[in-house]
This record gives sequence, C-alpha cells and structure tokens, in this order.
Amino acid sequence: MSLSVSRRLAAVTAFAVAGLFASTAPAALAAPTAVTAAPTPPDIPVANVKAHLAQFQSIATSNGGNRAHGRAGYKASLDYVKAKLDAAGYTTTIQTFTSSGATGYNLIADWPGGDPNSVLMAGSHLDSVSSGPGINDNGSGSAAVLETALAVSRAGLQPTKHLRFGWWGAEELGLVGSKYYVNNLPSAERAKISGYLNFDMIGSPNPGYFVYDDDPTIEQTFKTYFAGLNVPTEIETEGDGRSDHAPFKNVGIPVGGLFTGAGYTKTAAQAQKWGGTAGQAFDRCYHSSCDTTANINDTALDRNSDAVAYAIWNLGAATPVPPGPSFENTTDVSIPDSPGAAVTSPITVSGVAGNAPATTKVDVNIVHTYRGDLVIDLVAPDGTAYRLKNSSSSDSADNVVATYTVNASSEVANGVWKLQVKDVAGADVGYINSWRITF
Ligand code: DTR
Ligand code: CA
Ligand code: ZN
Ligand code: ZN
Repeated sequence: MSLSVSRRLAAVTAFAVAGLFASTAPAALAAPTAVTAAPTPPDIPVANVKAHLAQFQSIATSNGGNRAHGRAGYKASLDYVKAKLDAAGYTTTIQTFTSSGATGYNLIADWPGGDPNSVLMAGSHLDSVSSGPGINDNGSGSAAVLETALAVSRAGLQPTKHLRFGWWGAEELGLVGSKYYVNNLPSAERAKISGYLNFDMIGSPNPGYFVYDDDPTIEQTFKTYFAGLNVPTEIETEGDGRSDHAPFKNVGIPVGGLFTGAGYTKTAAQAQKWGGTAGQAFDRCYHSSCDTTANINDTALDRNSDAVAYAIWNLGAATPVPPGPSFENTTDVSIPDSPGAAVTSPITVSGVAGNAPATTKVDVNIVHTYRGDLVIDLVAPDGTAYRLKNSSSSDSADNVVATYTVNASSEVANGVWKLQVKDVAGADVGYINSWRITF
C-alpha cells in the first residue's frame, strides 16, 4: 500500500532534514523510573494460624503425644500441611532421608511462576521433640509459613521471584532435614536462591522479638515491619546457627529469620519494652510436654505471622533495576519499496559514560502493510550492525512494534546510533514512525 503523496513528501523531507542534522536528534529523555512497588502484603488471620496449631495438637494427642522424627505424629503433620498446599495450587515434593534408623521427610512447595533463576525461600522445621507436641517449637513457625503460603494462593500473587516453601524434618536431631536438602541441592540450584527465611519458635508465651542478624537486606525488611508496629526488636543471640537457616548460610545463601525466644530468661529491660515477665524464660515449656496450644502468645504469633507475609511480599517483588538513559527519534522516515536502498534514522547519544550494556534495549515503531518485507538492524557509532529482525515472506501482518535486546557491550555508548531498515519485497511500503534506544 503506497503512502499518500503528501505524507510521502513529508516523510522524505523529514528524512532529508534528519539526515542533514543528525546531531539535532532529541537529547536524552529522563530515565523513566520503572520501580515497581511491591503489592501490599495481607494481614495473616491469626485465627487461621491457630487452627493449624490445633491440628498439630490433635495429631500429637492421637500419636503418642508428639510429632517427632520417625514417629507417626510427624508424618501426619506433614500430610496435613501437604494436603492444604496441594489444594491451594502448589507443586509439592516430599524428600525422604534416613536419620537414626528412621525415615525422615522434608516437604517442599513451589508456587508456580516467578523468575526460576531468582528463588525466595521460607521454611520452618515441622518436627517436635519426642517429649511433647512442639506447638511453639515449631508448630508456630510451620503454621505461620503454611498460612502465608495459603495467603499467596488466595491473593493469586505473581511475585517477580519464584517462591518456594520448606518444612523440614529432624531439626531436633541436628538440622538433619535442612542439611539434607541443602547438601542435595546442585550448586547451580543453590545459586538461584536469593534468600532463605527461617521461622523457628515465633509464638513464645513470654515473647521477645528477635531478628536474625545475618543478611542485612532481610534483617532490615523485618526491622522495618516491626518499626511500623512500634515494636522494638533485638538481634537474635540465643544460639546463632541453632536452626535450619544454618545449612543455607553455610553455603553462602543469604538468610534471615525471626525468633521469640526459648530457654533464655527475659531481662527486666526486655520486660520493660516488650511486656511479659522478667526473670522468666521466654518459653518455660521449651522441649517439654507442656509445649501445647496453651503455650502460645497470640499477639506474638500474630505479629510474626504478619511479618512472614510482609517479607515474602516485599522480598519476593524484587525491585527492578531502573532503566538507564534513553534516547528517542520520532521523525518519520519513509522506507522505499524494494529494490530501494536501506534507510536510516539517527540518534545522537551523549553523556553516557563507558560502553553500552549487554541489555541495550531498542524499541521500534514502524508503520508498514507487510512487515515480513522488512530487515531491521541497529547500527552502532562505529558502523557495527546488529540484526534486530529478518525478513519473512509469510509474515504479512501490519507494522513492527517491538522491543529488541542487544548485547552492545563492546560498543562505546556515546555517538550516532542508527536504526537501519530495508524493504526487500515488492508491493507494500511504510515508514519509520519512531525508535528509542535505552542503556
Ligand atoms: N534450636 C531450636 C531453638 C532455638 C534455640 N536458639 C535458636 C535461635 C534461633 C532459632 C531457633 C533457636 C529448636 O530447638 O528447634
Ligand atoms: Ca494478622
Ligand atoms: Zn526445638
Ligand atoms: Zn525449633
């Protein structure tokens, strides 16, 4: 389809002017701030978390009073958690191992979607000691992570990162399940894990609010959350490396987590800022038969469950790197029908230090009635041509509106870049409407 004469003349004129005054191409546009705000994390209903604890309690009561590794109560706990996740659309995997002559189980749940090369993990150990039902240690962490995973499903969250959740077996025997998981994770898979968040004892009856002082970004995320509640926090000191974050940390994966205290005693100063009872352990039923559903502080459980969601929503929505400087030429340039010569539209780039990045973006907008006629190249200031689009006799659609990513890292950024277009098949014509290069 031919352009109207007036448009064609205008296009040719515009092309001539652009060609004569390449240096008049528009100056750099302000780099758009493409920072994507994280979606607002939901409130995690503490009643839902307590309902999971009630299930864990019931399971323990029906299985010898505990949910320990190698006992029926552990596998029943795992089956309960897995069923909830399967129903919520997770891809679940049970990983088995042997410890102390008994089969152990890890449960891994992947939320479909997100960048497979950037995985955010959250986990907790699901086993108790054999002397009790382990509702605070660690039903609390397991229930909070479960309810957060269910909240992700309810929200239909589509985070930038891929979300993975883990419930570990045999932590009480020495971090056996989490060690097994990490040790059997290929190094290439480990490298994809941007962070592991651990939640072990987050509902202690005489609670403190402790934040792991490991990865600074994760630590700050939790501190920011608690600051929003005006709840002071302290660095976790009751035993660095005494929970399932340790195997992840030992292979260089950024870790963080929350803790409300175990056998240590709350000081008067801590009671002053957090309430509760000074001179008493954070959890007097730690590793005891009285670690039941009565051994939970609801406020601590609620706050920490909401903190899990806050971290998943915020750390999962990785803030994209804002694009670099961007330059555009909106002057129409007519493209002569085949067998005419290629035409170019120039952009003069200045003020960009160094070379172009490996992810140089080229946005192209060409009006044409048979885009398969067109061959499109990006030509660097030194004349190097980078093929953006080949011709295709079968692609009869109109117009080329596309973004191409070019590894132009060997090219100096400053200089005159050109979009070069050639029509290699007869009967249809068009023009370059605009194009933009972003570094
Ligand atoms: N080892 C955990 C309890 C525990 C003790 N110190 C910390 C520090 C951080 C997290 C947990 C803990 C257990 O008995 O399961
Ligand atoms: Ca809540
Ligand atoms: Zn324990
Ligand atoms: Zn524990």
